[in-house]
Amino acid sequence: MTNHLNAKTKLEQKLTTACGKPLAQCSCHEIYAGLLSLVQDLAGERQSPAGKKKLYYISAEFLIGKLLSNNLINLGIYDQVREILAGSGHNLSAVEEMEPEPSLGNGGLGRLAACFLDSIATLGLNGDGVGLNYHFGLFKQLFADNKQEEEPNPWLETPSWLTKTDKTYTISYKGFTLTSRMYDIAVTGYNNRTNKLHLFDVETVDETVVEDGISFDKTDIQKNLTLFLYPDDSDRAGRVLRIYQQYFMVANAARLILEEAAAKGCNYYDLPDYAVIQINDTHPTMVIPELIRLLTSEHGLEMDDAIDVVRRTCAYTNHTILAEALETWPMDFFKETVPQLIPIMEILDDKVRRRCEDPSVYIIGNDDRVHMAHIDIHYGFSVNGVAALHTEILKETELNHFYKLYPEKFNNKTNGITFRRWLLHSNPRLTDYIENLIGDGFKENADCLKALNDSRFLKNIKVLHGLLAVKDACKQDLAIYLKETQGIEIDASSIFDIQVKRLHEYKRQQLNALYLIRKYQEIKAGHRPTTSITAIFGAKAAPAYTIAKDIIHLILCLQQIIDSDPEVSPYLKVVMVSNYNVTLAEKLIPACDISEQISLASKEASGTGNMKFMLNGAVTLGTDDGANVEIHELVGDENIYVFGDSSETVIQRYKDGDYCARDYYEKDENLKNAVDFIVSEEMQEVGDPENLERLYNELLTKDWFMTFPDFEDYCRTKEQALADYENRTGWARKMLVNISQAGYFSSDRTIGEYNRDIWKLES
Ligand code: NBX
Repeated sequence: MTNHLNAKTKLEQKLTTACGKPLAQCSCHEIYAGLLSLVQDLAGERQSPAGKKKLYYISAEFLIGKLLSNNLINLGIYDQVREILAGSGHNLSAVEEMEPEPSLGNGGLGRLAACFLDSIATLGLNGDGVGLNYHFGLFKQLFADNKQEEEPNPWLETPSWLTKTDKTYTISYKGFTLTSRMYDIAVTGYNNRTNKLHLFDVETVDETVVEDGISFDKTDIQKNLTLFLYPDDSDRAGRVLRIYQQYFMVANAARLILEEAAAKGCNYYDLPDYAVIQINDTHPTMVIPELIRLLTSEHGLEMDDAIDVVRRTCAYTNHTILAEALETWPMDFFKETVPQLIPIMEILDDKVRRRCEDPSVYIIGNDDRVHMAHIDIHYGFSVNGVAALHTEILKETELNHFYKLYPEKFNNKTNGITFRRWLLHSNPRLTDYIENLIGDGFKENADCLKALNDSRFLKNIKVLHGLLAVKDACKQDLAIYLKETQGIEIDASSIFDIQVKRLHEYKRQQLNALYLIRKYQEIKAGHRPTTSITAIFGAKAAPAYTIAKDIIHLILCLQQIIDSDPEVSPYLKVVMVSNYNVTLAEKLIPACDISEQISLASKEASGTGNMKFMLNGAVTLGTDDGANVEIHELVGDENIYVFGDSSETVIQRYKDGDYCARDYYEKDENLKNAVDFIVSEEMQEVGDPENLERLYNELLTKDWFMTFPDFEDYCRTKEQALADYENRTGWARKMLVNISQAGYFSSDRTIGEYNRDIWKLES
């Protein structure tokens, strides 16, 4: 106790010094600034010895979310700081609101990279992230006239978590050079070491070139290079800009890696003893030819030696089987931007062509496009998928030709999430509740959650009702938050059914919307649900993705129609929150009853939201896709709602090529009524006929992601879940089983596997 008091007093003194005046006289923002500087000092003190070998996790995205609370938790001072602030009349939650959310990612891939950095530091591994410092990151989403609008999202403010370093490099492009600068963010592990996230930027970037939403001159590279994350690639200039960005990221990374290795005594031939590079999707693939180029032209290696060194240093993670998401770039783009890589890529391609007759594994295809993933697979030592099913599909179907060439390179690493952010930080109520039942071992070792799967708890009415009370409180928190921040009113006693993720046809928000139309029609016909339902969506659509925006339009129109219908609104509410981001996810996920994970089987590589919801006691309604399959295996049929065609059926149907949406529409009256409603008079009154008709036609004539075949089973299964919800203790038991089995999805487990099988760093 005295120790605790001493530590607390010291901490208070440090914080007061950092703030420069008594805490009671500080504004919220001044407290935030003081805490930020205090955290940076404490994190700096925990930098561990470098170690010989180091991991470089290169990623175009790091969706890190707000950092203050997570750092306080990982430094072990969260509770103390909260008490200190309370003692001077401040509320830590209000201070947290001061922090802008860095928007350095789109979705799952970027958030995964952030969870991984947390686990790498927590496991005491020597590993840094390398990426880009986008000034406006991903756009900010607004709604007007039931449509998405985009605005720049300036998140770089002072004070900031970024530290300007004195590391700069000269990066050459055809016809000009850029001077880079490295900025660092400290990555604190949970009771462990501090690593770094290195974000490269260019000093000539000019935020004033952005006009009219998020438009800018895409050709002025010196001014625009690091303005936006994945700028609109619907035109050629946008696509070429991506090459400029990607090369900038990896050219800096390659120099940093070689420099750090050399400083530790590396002679370049032994680079794999000093560095391992994880290539997060194909966006950093150019690091392979760039390293080969540097090793041969600046460090004296022969081409074959350089290729061998790089092959033993680089490992690749695949995150998608969607053909349109696998990057291939026309040779012309490279000629125009980074011609220095072309001779290297030609040599790499030539070696492949001499070995293999099969054009499907060439690097430069007969279409004169560079297949980025092919570079990674031929010239890296590891290829991994991100969930068991996904890796199987890669091996058996999408990358089968490669699997036959290099079976030893393929491995699975089922994704994970950091429990520090997605339980300890986002759901302190549930954390305390669990701690009261099984002690605090789960905070260090997520496997300890299994202790909850015990009849002492599963058959204990008090325990089960306690869990329901936690959920209710989280639902009330969310209701208050949405009212305050978005002016949205929801009823905390209704069932919260949530689908939050990027808007994409394969994720099938449209299937959920069709169900809601049907529900609306049923309520109109007098069939009312026992407990009212709140269906919550959150999703950004890529600015140039027309159908995705049409689906947002559909959902927003539906929201308006139901809100203004007194017959239906007491029983059903549809809500689309705007600007879904990490901060909103932290509020939504703890409050969820039913987690919608309804992608077309075989299409969602893994999903990580599914894991966050499960950990927070939501029950999954999903297809047997991605990591849902593993959730299903862990919790058993009783504790998940699975529907829809299997991945085998879907893959076969694509092969046969005879899917006809209209056949299903003609045969199923409920489906027909729901689809027709999209272009009904009611909809046209609140919506834009052009968008609605386009979506209607898309579904009826294409429905590329096969919502119609799964519609009936989806509706039936959802009704079953809603009915089961009425048995409150039965439902609480399902919740508890889900939480107890979530330990497998800790990113500590995932990172442990990466290190054991791929990185082989000493911890
Ligand atoms: O990566 C996602 C997958 O869709 C999820 O199933 C998976 O859980 C997650 C982490 O492994 N992929 C993803 O988020 N991709 C992108 O955001 C992306 C961004 C830019 C781009 C292609 C894909 N050009």
